[in-house]
Amino acid sequence: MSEEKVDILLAGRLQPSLVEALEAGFNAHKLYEVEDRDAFFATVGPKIRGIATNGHAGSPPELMDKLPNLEIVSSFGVGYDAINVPECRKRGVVVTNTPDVLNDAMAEITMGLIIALCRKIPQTDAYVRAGRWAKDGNYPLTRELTGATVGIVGLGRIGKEVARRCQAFKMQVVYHGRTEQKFEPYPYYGDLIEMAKAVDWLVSIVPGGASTDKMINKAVFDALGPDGLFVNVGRGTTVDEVAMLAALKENRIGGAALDVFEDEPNVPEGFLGLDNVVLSPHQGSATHKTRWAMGDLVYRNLKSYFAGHPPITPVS
Ligand code: A2R
Repeated sequence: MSEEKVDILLAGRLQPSLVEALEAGFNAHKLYEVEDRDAFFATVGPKIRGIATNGHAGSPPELMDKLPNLEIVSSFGVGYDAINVPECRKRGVVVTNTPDVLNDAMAEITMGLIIALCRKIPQTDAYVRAGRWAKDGNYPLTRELTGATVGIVGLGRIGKEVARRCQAFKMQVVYHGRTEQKFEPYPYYGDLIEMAKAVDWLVSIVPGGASTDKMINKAVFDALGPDGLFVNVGRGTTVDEVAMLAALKENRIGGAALDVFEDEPNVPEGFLGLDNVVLSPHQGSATHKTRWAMGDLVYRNLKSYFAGHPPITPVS
């Protein structure tokens, strides 16, 4: 006897492998294809027991108001700042995310951005393509990672993978977070400004949300100084973008490599003409392998929960 399928709502667009799995395993309703939402919520709303969503669509309270029998929100991505978790908790709705499966991909792009900024890879590529190597001679010398100190802001699951790779590049690793992790081998700074003063590289991998909002600000950039380099792969909201742009324009910091921005996909015009930045369109976890694994975890969280087991990766 086949089990009756649970009704779930796809609140935002998700990658094809996940949509396919959700359509096979559930009665999957795509909110973004619904034309008459009032009619949809009146008829289907009470049947919906789960939401599959992404980091942009989230699960707004206004949407949950229309779903009186909602039990779980399964979100694609490790960051869940688009989801009002306290509000979900109040409603007894479980929230899950997709941690760990993206650590390696995130760490790879972080190292890629660090090397690109250090060795000016985008600029040297453009130099060759423009025929300037033959015309103007060798490209000017660049900096090097070996022996440099990197301060990791947020030594979490991803931060630890970045730290290990930085060590492989013979860098000194230090870190900042709210709490010291006594079993980690790296020196800890309780004060971000003090750490920024002490490092050559500042790499940020903290989550978004109120507690990190604009925590990397003018004072941090001043402490980092004209030779300091900044890399952000966490969330754009954690940086005061106006202060960063001013610091870059005035060469008060050495440069920045950015995968995340405050208002994606809109990158402030001011960054585009700067030679001391490397820009990336939020590519952190964007590999075939990792995105598949993230989708698989979204699916398995829902399946596990509706089979009467605990969700696999609940947001704690
Ligand atoms: O503060 P701690 O000791 O709990 O360390 C966490 C740190 N963190 C913060 N550091 C300073 N000030 C804060 N207000 C603050 N809030 C959090 O960020 C921890 O070491 C790190 C986050 O690590 P995980 O929770 O393991 O996250 P994961 O998987 O490494 O992903 C980080 C973020 C995501 O939330 C997305 O925004 C992005 O990377 O993809």
